[in-house]
Amino acid sequence: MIRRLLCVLLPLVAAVLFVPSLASAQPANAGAGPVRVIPEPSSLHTLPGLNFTLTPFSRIVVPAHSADATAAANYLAGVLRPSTGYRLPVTSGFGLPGDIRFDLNAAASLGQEGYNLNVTPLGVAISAHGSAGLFYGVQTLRQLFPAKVEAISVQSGPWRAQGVAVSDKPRFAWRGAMLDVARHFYDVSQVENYLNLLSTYKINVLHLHLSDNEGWRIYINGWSRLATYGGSTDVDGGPGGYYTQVDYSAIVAYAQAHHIMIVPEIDTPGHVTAAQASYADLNCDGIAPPLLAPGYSSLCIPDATTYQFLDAVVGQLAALTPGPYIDMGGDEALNTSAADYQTFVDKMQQIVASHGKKLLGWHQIEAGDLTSGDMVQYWGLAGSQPDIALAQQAVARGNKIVMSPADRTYLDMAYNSSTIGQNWIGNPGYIAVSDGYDWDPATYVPGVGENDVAGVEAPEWTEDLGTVSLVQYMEFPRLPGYAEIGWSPQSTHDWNSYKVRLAAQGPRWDVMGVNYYHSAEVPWPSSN
Ligand code: TNX
Repeated sequence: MIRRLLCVLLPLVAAVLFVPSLASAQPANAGAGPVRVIPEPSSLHTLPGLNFTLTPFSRIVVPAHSADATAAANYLAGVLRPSTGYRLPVTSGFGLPGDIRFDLNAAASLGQEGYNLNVTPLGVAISAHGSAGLFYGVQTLRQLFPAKVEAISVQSGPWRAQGVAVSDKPRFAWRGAMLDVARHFYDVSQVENYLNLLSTYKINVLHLHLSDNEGWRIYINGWSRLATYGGSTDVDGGPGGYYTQVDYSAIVAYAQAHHIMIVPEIDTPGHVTAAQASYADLNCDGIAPPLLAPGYSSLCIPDATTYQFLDAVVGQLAALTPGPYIDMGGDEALNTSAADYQTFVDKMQQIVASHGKKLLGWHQIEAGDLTSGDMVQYWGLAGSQPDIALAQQAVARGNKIVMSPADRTYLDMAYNSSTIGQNWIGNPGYIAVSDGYDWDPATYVPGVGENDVAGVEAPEWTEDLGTVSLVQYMEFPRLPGYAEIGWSPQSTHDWNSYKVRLAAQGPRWDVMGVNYYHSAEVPWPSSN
């Protein structure tokens, strides 16, 4: 009884001691700078001077018996507890001054991913219609606190969050990133760290490029040599690696907890040297090439073994993957005839459908007879006629398009002549931070409009990127731009205001230990 009374009284006392009263005159945004959030919310009103202060007595309050709200609350507590050192109990019941409250009572018009966030001296309220919305409300709230809130050891406060009234939902359903784990392998914990960073910016798809000429990275029962031999090296002849099915499931579960869908890709019918090196039967001449053999590869299209192999791979991946898509690649099949290619895509479509999934592939797969539920990923360059024609065919068939134009979204491209990275996308062949941000997926390809576009995805190819540090250097600061293009209304799109918000991420990455390119285009705070 006394404990219960204390539980109610202590936060009230704290509220009086710590929470500045609404009436007391405070300078605008005292102790908290201007609101700088990425992606920019669809509606945000700042409440100057009406900041919230987290106290040692703050609690995180959820509706009784709500597993979804409890999950979001526990996630927030996991962010806030290490740096503040506060207890921040997750509890149900009525909110008190100084608390952070979650509710799932928001209007259905916000969709599954939208949320409302109100931050005032009295407390924080996050409401949504779906669990993803609560999670995204947390991500926005996180950016309203000082950068050191991201630390994993106790820091000194005060822990002020800027006063805001936000009502927010995404422009596109597909906000993706791709990681090539085939050229260089990244293990489960490295992928989980990447998922953490992606979720910060409300990215909800991680496409894993699981196989290529240089490596096969997922264990397939009955075809063990794909992983144990085909995964034994990387593009540099280094040690390689692969995911067991338990590993892969761990990534899927971790992604799900962060509201991210895993899309597995097995690149076919080209980009298959690692598979063909593992099994001689996958070659038309019955001879296995060596690992890392140079040149373009192709599966043997007329051979029944090819489809036994693919049925095993797709069947096992489908069983391990809750999301609706299996990606079968389809790019650069330069050693497959046009007729064989079409035969192959038709067969792939049947195999994927027979395991209850939809086919996704690079836009070249439009050369097959796709049905309307399938989807393509556009990686063409601006003005490239054959690629544009395939995108237009996709639209005519009702296949949605994920936009990944190489000259805007390829994270392996150099920023400029003085950074590492590729430059095959043209002349001069670089993607400056502003180039990555300044385009609109709904107008980039003629004849492909807002309703034809599922969303946007930024691929990270890793031929040149053998460490997490290098991977991060190419992603940051460009990646948040793709997140914003995918989430924020086009009406908010403005490089000059974006670059100021982007600059505010630098101190957060410093605290998180993220390596990033200190582009001169971005007005980083002077300590950077
Ligand atoms: C093209 S894009 C590729 C990849 C390379 C990338 C390097 C695509 C579907 N194929 O195999 O890694 O360029 O920038």
